[in-house]
Amino acid sequence: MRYSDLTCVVALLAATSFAADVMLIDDFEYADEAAAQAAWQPDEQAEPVGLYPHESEGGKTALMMPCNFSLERYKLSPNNPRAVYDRTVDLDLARYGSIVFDFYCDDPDPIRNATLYFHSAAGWYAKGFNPSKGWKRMSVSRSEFGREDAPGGWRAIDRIRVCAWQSKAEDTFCAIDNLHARTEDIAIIRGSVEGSESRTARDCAERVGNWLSEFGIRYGSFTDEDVAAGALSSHKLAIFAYNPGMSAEAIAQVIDFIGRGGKVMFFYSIDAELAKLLGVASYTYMGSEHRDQFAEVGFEADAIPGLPEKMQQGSWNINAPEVGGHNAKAIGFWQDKEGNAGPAAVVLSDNGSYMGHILTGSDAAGHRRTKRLYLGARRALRPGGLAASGRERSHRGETRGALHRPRAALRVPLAGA
Ligand SMILES: [Ca+2]
Repeated sequence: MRYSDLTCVVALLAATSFAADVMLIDDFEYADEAAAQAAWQPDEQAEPVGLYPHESEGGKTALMMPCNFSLERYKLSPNNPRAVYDRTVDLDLARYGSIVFDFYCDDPDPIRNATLYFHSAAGWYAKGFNPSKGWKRMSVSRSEFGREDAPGGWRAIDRIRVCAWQSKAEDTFCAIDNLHARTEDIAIIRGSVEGSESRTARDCAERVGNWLSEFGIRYGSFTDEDVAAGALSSHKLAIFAYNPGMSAEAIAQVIDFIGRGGKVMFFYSIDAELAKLLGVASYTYMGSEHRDQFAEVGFEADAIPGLPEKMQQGSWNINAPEVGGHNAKAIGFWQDKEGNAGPAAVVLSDNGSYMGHILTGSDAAGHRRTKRLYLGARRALRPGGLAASGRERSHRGETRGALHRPRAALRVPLAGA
C-alpha cells in the first residue's frame, strides 16, 4: 500500500467538495404481486416473481425470484438452465460509474452464480457475481461489465435482466432490492488498449482505485470507450492511470471536460494536445541508463499540503516533461537511490497533473512513514475537503419513467465516510 501516492491524489483534490448523484432504478416497492409481475417478467424456464419482505432504506419489500430448479422444464433446457427475470426500461446510464443493489440468496447451494445484465441495441452488458446466503450489498463498477453480442452504449438501456444459474436440481429463491446507479465526482478511466498492454492498463486503474478505497473515497470506473461516448459529464476529476492509444473521440471528450472545468491526472502515456493542456509543452522518452536511476520521486515539500517528501517507484523508463503554460510547475523530480536529482517527474497545472511514468506499486515504505502519510491524508479529508462526499444529490427527475411511483430518495451509505 502506498499512501504516498494516494496523498498526491488527495492533495490535488482537497480544495473541491465531492458528492454523488444517485439514480434509483427500482426500489421494488410494488403495491402487490400482480404489479411486480407486470414489471418483472420471467423468461426461459422461470416462474413468476413474487414480493419478499425486506426492511431497508428503500422501503419494506424486495422482488422475490423463484429458482425452482427441480422442475422438469429446467432439465429440458437446451442451454445452461437458469432462472431469468427481465424488466423493460428506458434509461440513460452513460454517466453513472457504478451499479449498486442488494441481493438475497436463501440457499446458495443450488446456484452456480448469478448475472446482472443491461440490454442496449443488439447486445448486453453483463456482470456475474456469486450470491451468498442472506442479504449482501453489491457494488459493481461500470468497467467490470463485460459485453455480449453488440450492445449500443449505456445511453439507451432498454432492458434489465437478472438471472441465477442452476448448479443443482433443487428449489431455492433469490431476491433483489434497492437497484440504483451512482456517479461520483471522481472517475478512474481504465485504458481500452488491446493485447499485452490491456492487463497493465487494468492493473494500473485497479491499483489507484484500491488506494482510494483504502480511504473510503468513492469513485466511478469507466473505460476509454465510455469516455468517448460521453461518460465524463458531472465529474470533477478523471484519473487516467495508464491509457495508451486513446481514440480521437475520447481525447476530444477529455479536452471538452477540461474546458468545462474538469481536472485530470495522467500517468505516462498521454496525447500531445492533452499534454499541452496540462502544462507539458513536450516530453522526452528516457530509458534508464543504470539500475535505480529512476528509483524514487522526490517532491517539493510545500507544493501541496500533505505531499510526501518522496515515494519509491523503481521505474525502468520515463517520459521527462518540459514544463510550459497553464501555470504549470514541476513539483516532483526523479532521483536515484543516493538521492541524486534527475529530470522532472510530476507536473502540476491549473488543469491537473502529469507524471512521466505509471504508479508502479513498488513502495515498501516503513510503518512509521506510512502512518504519517496516512494521518496527513486524513487531514486533507476533513469536512470541506473530500469528506464532503457524504452529501448526496438525488436526480429522481431523470429516471425517465423507470420508476413505478415516486418515493423519497434512497439514502446510500458511503463506505468509510
Ligand atoms: Ca425495497
